Amino acid sequence: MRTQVLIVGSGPSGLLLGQLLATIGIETVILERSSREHVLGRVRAGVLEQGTVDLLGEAGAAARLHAEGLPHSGISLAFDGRLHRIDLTALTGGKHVTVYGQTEVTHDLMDKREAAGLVTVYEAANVALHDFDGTPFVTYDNDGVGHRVDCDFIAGCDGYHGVSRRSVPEGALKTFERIYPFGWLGVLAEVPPADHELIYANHERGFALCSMRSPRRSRYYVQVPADERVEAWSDDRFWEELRQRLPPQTAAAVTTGPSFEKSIAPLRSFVAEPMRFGRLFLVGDAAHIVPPTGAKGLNLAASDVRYLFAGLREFYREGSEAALDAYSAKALARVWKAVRFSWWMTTMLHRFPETGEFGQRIQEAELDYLVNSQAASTALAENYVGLPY
Ligand code: RFL
Ligand code: PHB
Repeated sequence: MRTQVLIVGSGPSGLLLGQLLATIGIETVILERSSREHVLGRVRAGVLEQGTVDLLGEAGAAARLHAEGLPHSGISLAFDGRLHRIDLTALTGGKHVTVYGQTEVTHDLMDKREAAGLVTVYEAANVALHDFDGTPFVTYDNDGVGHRVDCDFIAGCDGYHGVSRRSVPEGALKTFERIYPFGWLGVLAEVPPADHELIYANHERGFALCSMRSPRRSRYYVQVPADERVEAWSDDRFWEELRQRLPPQTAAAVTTGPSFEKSIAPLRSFVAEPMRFGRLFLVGDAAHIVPPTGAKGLNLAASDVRYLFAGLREFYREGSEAALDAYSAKALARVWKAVRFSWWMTTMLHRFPETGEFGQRIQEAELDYLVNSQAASTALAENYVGLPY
């Protein structure tokens, strides 16, 4: 088989890149290690920047997002026993974010790809990348049979645990990492959200987040130790702990119900540089991870896709490699700003076992300053809605 751009991974970055390339007639094949059901079963991000929504629109995959996505013009920070609202829209000259689940984004992109008859190979095992400094090709096994796809370029959209980054020779890659000493225990339940906007809570028992997927479906998180086991958390224990970390009025507004998803995600910051090796490009979580506190992971994946799409379009239309040559530096400049923002939100809102009461007082001072200074609130707001490309 031969294609123009071989995409490894059918998460949001691989699917979005594939759809954008399809709009300008460039052929892609996607190789995905898992089954379609498994990819759609993962519950992850929930907040989209306007730039991400616009790019999904460009890919022709935003009809349901426009109908069902919830525009949010603010978020609240909870500390000191009450809510402090950050008016994102007023502070950014009219911008907002959209609450719409990553699962739905993935679903919409998959439906679009299937309707166009484009090739995705699910359960592609032993994907291996070859000769990406010369004439690239990729091999894989499917149903016990070996296959080979020749291509012009490889897009490594296969997430943090994927094969693409690991295919780069050691020494060609510089990595940066911070692992946080806690994780997020997340619960999804068919109950109305406690508030109409998201609430990020700093509490002496640990961080908590009230989010949602729709007016009937809530997504909640609480900070737990890094080695915590999900089995230790009954629904009752979760609701009790969540309520304790919220201001009394918000706690009283939490509607409880049976959870239908419960999992623990570790928190880390990670960046691999550069993001291009010959004809291989790393995209999204394959190149960088941020802790979810700033809601940036999926949005960064989309901004990488935007830059790579622009480079490939210029290459195929004009024969110029200039934009492809600029891809890594351009993407990384935006990545590092989101890495900084996510690290800062995480540091300000979580309990760190090692910093003690000094750390707690510093957080309280920072939060007090943040909500009472227009300059500080604006800095949060412009990062949260998404920095320019
Ligand atoms: P993905 O989604 O990990 O997709 C990679 C795909 O590649 C496949 N794969 C392979 N395929 C073939 N061969 C191999 N060897 C392969 N190895 C892997 C995988 O099966 C998978 O299908 O990466 P992508 O596309 O770059 O997308 C990144 C986003 O998924 C991620 O950044 C976000 O989910 C992060 N994130 C959030 N981002 C936001 O923008 N806003 C949020 O509110 C937000 N909340 C979150 C989050 C991530 C979370 N978790 C669980 C990590 C909340 C959580 C709890
Ligand atoms: C979510 O709804 O899953 C979510 C929202 C905001 C975040 C992280 C996750 O910062």
